[in-house]
Amino acid sequence: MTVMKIAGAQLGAIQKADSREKVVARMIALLEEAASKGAEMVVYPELALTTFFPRWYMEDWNEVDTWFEREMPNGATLPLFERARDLHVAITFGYAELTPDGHHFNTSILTNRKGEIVGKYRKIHLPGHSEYDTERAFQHLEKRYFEPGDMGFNVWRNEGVVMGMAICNDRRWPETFRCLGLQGVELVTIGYNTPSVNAQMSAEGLEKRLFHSELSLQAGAYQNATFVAGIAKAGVEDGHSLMGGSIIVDPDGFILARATTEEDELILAECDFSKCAFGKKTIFDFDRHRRIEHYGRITSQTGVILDV
Ligand code: CDV
Repeated sequence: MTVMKIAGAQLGAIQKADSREKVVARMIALLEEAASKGAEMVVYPELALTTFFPRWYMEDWNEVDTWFEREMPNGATLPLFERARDLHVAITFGYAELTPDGHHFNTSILTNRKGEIVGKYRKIHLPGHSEYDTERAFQHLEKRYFEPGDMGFNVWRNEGVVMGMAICNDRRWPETFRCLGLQGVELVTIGYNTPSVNAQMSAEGLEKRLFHSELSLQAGAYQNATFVAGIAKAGVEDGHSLMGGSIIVDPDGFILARATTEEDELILAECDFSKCAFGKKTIFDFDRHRRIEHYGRITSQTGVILDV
């Protein structure tokens, strides 16, 4: 039976001019606060090291590449890894990854409590568009700057817990959670950067955005009998507002901890992972109850085919 205190380290706004070093110092401050409160793992947001740069249209790929990390850890992030190792705290955070052979991914990594990277995930569901869109209130160019992840949805047994990662938009897709659930996941960590308003529908504001985020995270947790930590980068970045709403959810879908600000803020939950077993053995015992002979469309068809 593993009980682990999990911390969500919501980050407030990161401006375009902020250096990686400045952001890492903020991440270390949250890490130290988490450790002082007994946390054994800290979950940071998507693209945690920089502003949410996909809101900016760029044509020069030399400029684009300045937002990417060529190795991890690197000079800027090594102090975070070292502090986590010294404090004996596992971490997971997102960053823009440029591979040695020139591929661009929206990535997150997972470490053990010795500061060693044990898992990597590359974002699969990339929202937005690839060219400048005059119809939008602001740009969301993830499809321009990133390729869809090429590693699938995986889990790792880390510090006695079966852990999986997803990133932001992935949380809205039940397929994400089910792929992890089918590998017995007990903790799904999901960092996000979600604008406070919908770029294509100004009437969709903060209240609805927060509701949809919670709905997705709570449903994913319940339907797969797993803990879920959804952690935001929030606040106003160079005039653009990102919502907060970071939460940690239990395997019944109940929210154990919730951020109340749009700033750097720590949330904490004591997670008893033995609580995943009941749902996995009863109502969501996949082996007994799933009917895969009727699920063929899930993998053979992408969009809606209207045939009536
Ligand atoms: N970073 C994201 O993936 N953001 C999306 C927005 C564009 C809707 C999200 O799903 O929160």
